[in-house]
Amino acid sequence: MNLFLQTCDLQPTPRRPVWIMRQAGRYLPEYRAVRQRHSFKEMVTNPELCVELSLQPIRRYGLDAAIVFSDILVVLEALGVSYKIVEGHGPVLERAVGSATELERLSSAAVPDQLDYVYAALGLLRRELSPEVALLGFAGAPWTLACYLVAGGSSSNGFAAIKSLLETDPALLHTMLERLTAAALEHLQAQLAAGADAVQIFDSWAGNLTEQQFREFSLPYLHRMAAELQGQRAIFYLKGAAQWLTADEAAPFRILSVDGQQPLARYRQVLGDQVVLQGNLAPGILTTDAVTIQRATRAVLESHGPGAGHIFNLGHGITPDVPPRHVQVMLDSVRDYDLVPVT
Ligand code: 1CP
Repeated sequence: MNLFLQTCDLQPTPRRPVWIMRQAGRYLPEYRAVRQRHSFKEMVTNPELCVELSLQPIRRYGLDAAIVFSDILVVLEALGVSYKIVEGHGPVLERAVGSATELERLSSAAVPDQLDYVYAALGLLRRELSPEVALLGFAGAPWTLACYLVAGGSSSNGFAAIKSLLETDPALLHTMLERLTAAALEHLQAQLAAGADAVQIFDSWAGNLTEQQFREFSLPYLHRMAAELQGQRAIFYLKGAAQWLTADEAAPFRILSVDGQQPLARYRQVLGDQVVLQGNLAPGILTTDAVTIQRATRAVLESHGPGAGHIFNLGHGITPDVPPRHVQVMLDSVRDYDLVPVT
C-alpha cells in the first residue's frame, strides 16, 4: 500500500503518510560526508550522487516519500543563468535579470533538454525504491523563481529589487512570470514522465507579498500550473500565503502544503474536506526536546482530526541544526498515533 498516493487521492489509510521538506541536507552526517567531497553542483548534476542523497533519509527513517535531490534554481540555469551555492551564504546567480533586454537574452532552448540529469536520477530512483514509497519531483513557483532571478541569488534585503520592479514595471514582471511558468511546467511534466509519482511546487517567498500582490503576481500563475497539471498529483506549497486563500481559490490545487501560520483545523474549516493538506509542524520544534516534539506532533495530528487527506510534514524545510534523533521522535509519534479505521 502506498500511503502517500492514497492520501493524495483522499483515500483512507491506516496511518498518515509522512515525509520532511528538505529531508536530504546538512542536518544529516551522511549528507555532510558527501558534501565534503563534492560541490553542491556536482551533487545535483551527477545522477548517481543524486540518487544516493535522495535515498539517505529513506534508509535512515523509512519515510513514505522520497524527493529527488535537486534545487529550484536548475530551471534558471536551463534558461541560461547559471548558479553556484556559496558556503554560508546560499545561491548566487551568474547575473541578475531585471530589464526587458536582459529578459530577452534568456535562452529559448527547451528546458528539459538542459536537465537530463534530473530525469536520469528520477528513473534510477523509481527502480531503487519499493512500491510503497512515493517519488517526488519539484520546481519553484514562478514568483519564487522570479525573486532569485531579479536579486541574482538569495537576498539579504527581503528581495527589495523585485519589490521595486513590481511597482515600477509590473508589465515586465508579468512577462517574466509567464516565462517562468512555462519553464517550470516543462520541467515538472518531464519529471512526471521520468517516473515521479507526484510533484511539489515551492512558492517559498509567496508570503513576502501583500495579500493583494499575491493575488496579482503569484496566484494566477499557480492556478495556471494547476490547470496544466490536472490529472497529475501536484502539491502546492504556499509559504506565508495559504491563509489568504478562499475555498474557491484553493479548490484548483487539490493538494495544499501549508506552513504553521494557522492550525490545520482552521485550514480545514475554511477550505472544506476536498483539499488534501500537507503540514505543518514548525521546524523549530525539532531543535527542542523529545517531550516537546511529541506534544507538538500530536497537536498537529489532532488538529487535523481522523479524516482522510492529511500528509504529515513540517511547515517549512528542516534546518541544519536539528539533531537526527529528534526527527525519529517526531516520526515515532506520527506512526504511533492514529488512526482511521479502514473500512
Ligand atoms: O531533500 C530535499 O528536499 C533536498 C532537495 C532540495 C529542495 C526541495 C534542495 C537541496 N533545495 C530544494 C528547494 C529549494 N531551494 C527551495 C524551496 C524549498 C524551501 O523553501 O526550503 C529554495 C527556496 C531553494 C533555494 C536554495 N538552494 C536555498 C535557500 C536560500 C535562501 O534564499 O534562503 C539554499 C540554501 C539552496 C542550496 C541547497 N539546496 C538543497 C540543499 C541541501 C542546499 C544546501 C546546500 C549545501 O549543502 O550547502
